[in-house]
Amino acid sequence: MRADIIQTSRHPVPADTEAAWTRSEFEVQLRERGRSYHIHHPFNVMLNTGRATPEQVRGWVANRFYYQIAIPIKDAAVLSNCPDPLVRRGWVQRILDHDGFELGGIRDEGGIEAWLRLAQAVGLTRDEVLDLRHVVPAMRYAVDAYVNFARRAPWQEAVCSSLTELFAPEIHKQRLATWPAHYGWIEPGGLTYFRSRVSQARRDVEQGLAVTLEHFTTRALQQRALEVLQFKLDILWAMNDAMALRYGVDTP
Ligand code: AHQ
Repeated sequence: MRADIIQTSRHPVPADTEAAWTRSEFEVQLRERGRSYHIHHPFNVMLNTGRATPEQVRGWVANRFYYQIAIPIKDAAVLSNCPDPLVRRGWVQRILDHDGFELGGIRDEGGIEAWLRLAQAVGLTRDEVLDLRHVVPAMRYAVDAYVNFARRAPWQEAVCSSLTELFAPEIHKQRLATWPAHYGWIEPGGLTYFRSRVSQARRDVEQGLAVTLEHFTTRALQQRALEVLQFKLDILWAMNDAMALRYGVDTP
């Protein structure tokens, strides 16, 4: 069953034939899907082993901007579908992380602004990133599939789809560890975004995993959760496919 096909009453969740996994077994199943995380995609391997040209780095930064600006829209869709104020109180932080905020004298420019700083650090202008002129169709379609899924899916499934961030701290730390040495031409201040995501992803996962373990409690529902996670993993993978097709990729 494909996760992007939202189950309606016509397709009820299949009858439970097997016992549910325990919470820890279910978490192991979720984490095992890390095998298909985009850290293993040839385009990302090329990026993080220093074999990307400036054009490939710039293309990736300009295209990924479309994903970054979609995240707060996606998270607002989750909020709009979620009736639980306690969950919303935790989830709203994700919008502030990206859009920034000014609350009680504390000001944070937000992740989208930090991504624009990354863009300038790799030699792009703000305008050519903001007007999305470099974003290729397949990148748009993959990102739009994620936002539309979050709008239409039960809010708990949209929460589950964000659990690709189980594997995100590693990819951000990998960039921080490898880009300065490989890409001396990138102004180091541009990497601030990746630094902020290491802790933000960890905090996101705490809430996302708690909701997922709490809600998907039968074997059939747990299987559905794995399909939803795989759907999002495939979106990230397809985004890298789009980059490889547009900018080329050299496999080792
Ligand atoms: O920068 C990223 C980000 O803000 C988010 C939010 C989260 C979600 O809600 O799906 N996922 C995510 C991710 C970000 N960066 C990706 C990367 O490789 O830089 C990883 C991606 C994710 O793992 O889903």
